Amino acid sequence: MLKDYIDLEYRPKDDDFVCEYHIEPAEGVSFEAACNHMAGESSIDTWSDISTLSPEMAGELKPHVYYMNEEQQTVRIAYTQDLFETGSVPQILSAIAGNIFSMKLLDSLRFEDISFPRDAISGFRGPNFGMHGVRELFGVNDRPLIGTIVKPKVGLTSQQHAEVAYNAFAGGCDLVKDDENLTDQKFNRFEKRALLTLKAQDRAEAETGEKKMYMCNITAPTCEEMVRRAEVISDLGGKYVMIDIIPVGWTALQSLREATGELGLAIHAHRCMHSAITRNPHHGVSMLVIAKLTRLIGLDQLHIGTVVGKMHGGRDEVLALRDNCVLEHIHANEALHVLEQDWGHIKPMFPVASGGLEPTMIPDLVRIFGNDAIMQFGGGIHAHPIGTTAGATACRQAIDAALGGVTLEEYAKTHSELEAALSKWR
Ligand code: CAP
Ligand code: MG
Repeated sequence: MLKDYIDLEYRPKDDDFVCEYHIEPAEGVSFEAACNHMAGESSIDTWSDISTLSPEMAGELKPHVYYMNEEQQTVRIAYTQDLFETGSVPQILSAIAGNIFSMKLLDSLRFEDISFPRDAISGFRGPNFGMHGVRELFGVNDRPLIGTIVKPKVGLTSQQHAEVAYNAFAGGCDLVKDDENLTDQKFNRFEKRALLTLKAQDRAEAETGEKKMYMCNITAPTCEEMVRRAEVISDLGGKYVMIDIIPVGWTALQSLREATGELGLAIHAHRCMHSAITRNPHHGVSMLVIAKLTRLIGLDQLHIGTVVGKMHGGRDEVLALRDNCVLEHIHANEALHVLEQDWGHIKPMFPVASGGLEPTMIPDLVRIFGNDAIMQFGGGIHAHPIGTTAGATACRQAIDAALGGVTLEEYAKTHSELEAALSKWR
């Protein structure tokens, strides 16, 4: 192993990738040795002094450990972009989020953030629609979008699924999505569900005069089948697909983005399984890194947490994720392990708040997220005392109240669906 990856005088070049890690060396391993080995193992080196690594090659490709803070257990490493394959998320992760997690020299390692140089960003499409394009699809610019997830998660027939979707659309939902584990089961086949639920979408759109979008889950065992399902949605006149980004993997997402660019479909990114790698503050990969990769590849909207709902994710983390989704330029925030990032041509993603939400939480959600959020209510709509349609209506009423500066209690005096929601959940 080369001994000189540490160079505290080095300043990252404009075309360097910069990575920040939380690092906990193993017993008896110095912080410097751990950082040095990490830099080597994630780039050009290995555990022994290999004769095949020439000084010239090392000079051209070796990364630089330019920031170490042992007290905060933080290290930043700058990598020349020549180490990476342009446009390939899998290869980037194999390098800077690969073997280093397995090293015995480290007790724990958490990949906190990555900053991509402008040249690297140019190798990616970014979102096809993005937040502004999705708003154009709906013709809605002055309020959060309301969505639901058809519940139960799985078990309904395709016909029943479409009926639940129709009821939610008719009540005021802009978006209706499949749940993360509903794909193509014997009781609810993908093709039949897509056909019937898109018909329900069109019926509700005609009756309400509002744009409605069904987000069908096209998660599938192969890229080919996933793309085929996207083509089915397109052929049926759909505008959206939903994908479970962690189970399908990064190559699948890049393949899907290529396909939907041709098909003109928006992509909803569900992040189930993310907590297996994001939740532990000592070890894993942050949701911020996942959100950056998702925006770079080009999905249009991403679940980022709710602060007030049933899933983990505190205010600081969720708002840092929100900023990463919507801003063109991210400023560094040392306390939150956020690196500076200029997004260039990459469009903003629509942040999605979902998980354990119900209509009476909407004033808090508006205070946290403002207008630019998609707020999704599964149990919070389908458990409404008067049913799904009323649950969706209660959400829209709560939005109107919150944006109009009226308390829910006051607004509920003249809006029975909201009144029923308050009676159940306040
Ligand atoms: C929400 C949900 C979503 C979660 C995912 C669920 O349903 O459909 O998958 O929002 O969590 O299955 O829990 P409820 P996150 O509204 O009934 O809770 O958004 O944090 O990825
Ligand atoms: Mg779900």
